[in-house]
Amino acid sequence: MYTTELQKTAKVESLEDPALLEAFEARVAADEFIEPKDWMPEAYRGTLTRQISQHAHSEIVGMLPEGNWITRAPSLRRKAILLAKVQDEAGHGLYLYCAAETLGTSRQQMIEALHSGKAKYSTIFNYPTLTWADMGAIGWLVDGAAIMNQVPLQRTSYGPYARAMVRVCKEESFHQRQGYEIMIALAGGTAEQKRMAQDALNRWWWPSLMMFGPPDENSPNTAQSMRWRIKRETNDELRQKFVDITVPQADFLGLRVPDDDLVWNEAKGGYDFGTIDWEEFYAVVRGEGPVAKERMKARRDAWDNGAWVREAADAHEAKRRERKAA
Ligand code: BYC
Repeated sequence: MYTTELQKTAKVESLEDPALLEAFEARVAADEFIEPKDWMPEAYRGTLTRQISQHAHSEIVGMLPEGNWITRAPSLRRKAILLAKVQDEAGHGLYLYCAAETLGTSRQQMIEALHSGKAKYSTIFNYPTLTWADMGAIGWLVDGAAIMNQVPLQRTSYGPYARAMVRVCKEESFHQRQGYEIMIALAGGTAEQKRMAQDALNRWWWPSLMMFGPPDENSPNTAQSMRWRIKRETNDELRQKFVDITVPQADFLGLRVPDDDLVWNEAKGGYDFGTIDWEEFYAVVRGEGPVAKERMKARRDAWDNGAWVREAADAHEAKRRERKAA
């Protein structure tokens, strides 16, 4: 644990009732789920609200790059599948907003935090989708990385988040397969299709590795989140697993992972890989990604354009209550 983490932990301990904190930590250590009405340290509540709401925002913003391709899918079958996938992402966002709301922050507050730039969403959705092959690469790599990150979250210590993850992971697994199937079709197709598949892999590989977050030694939240079993594996552990699983899949496709330093390391039983451009990662986190402004504008416009639906629902609810009271 490095200094900031030690300070954070010390701060948590000094703010809370030691007996309650001790009982809470014993429950977490025994792998019991913490439920909404249970006592929990405020820092636990805060970290979960941050992580779950940012996860929800990622699902919703994540609909945009693929939603963009629904009208351009190359066949009716591909269109129906992509439409279903994008709808699944909306569902994931909804379960996650609901899970976060059980911690005491309203969905409206969370959405305002996204629109004001206070809350983050995954860096991956700030890159453009240039060709149909990007739909394959996103399903294969982005959903593949999401599964790697989210399978352990089925055992996260907060009950509503863990339960939401069970369904999300089942659906993500279908998404990953549909993406890989697109890659198989393209990689086994004409020379031009194979070139498109390679180009998509080249552009999505490194941003997919960045999805797992900063290296453990620069990850301010990991140590405390591991201790409270919010995170079950660290950013670097999950990134390594993703590389180890995905490289043979690229080999099967006959595509080349765009990393000259990628080499199997027999001793560690995994791949060594090149250095991630962390400058790029932090720039994208700061909102400087290639299509970041476009993504946020699309979300704000959707919110504004949907105002009449929320107003109509409120008016309907008010009438219903009036009728009930009369
Ligand atoms: N992008 O201390 P760290 C999907 C931030 S949805 C942006 O390691 P933590 C999908 C981090 O928030 C994919 N920001 O943080 C959807 C923190 O800043 P704050 C989303 C990032 O929380 C549709 C700071 O950097 N998945 O897959 O311990 C279609 C320091 O990081 C990123 C989830 O949200 C990033 N990539 O670990 C297809 C999963 N990485 O918040 C697919 C749940 C880090 O302190 N979340 N930051 O201001 C997690 O597992 C963890 O929150 C993370 C980061 C591993 C992402």
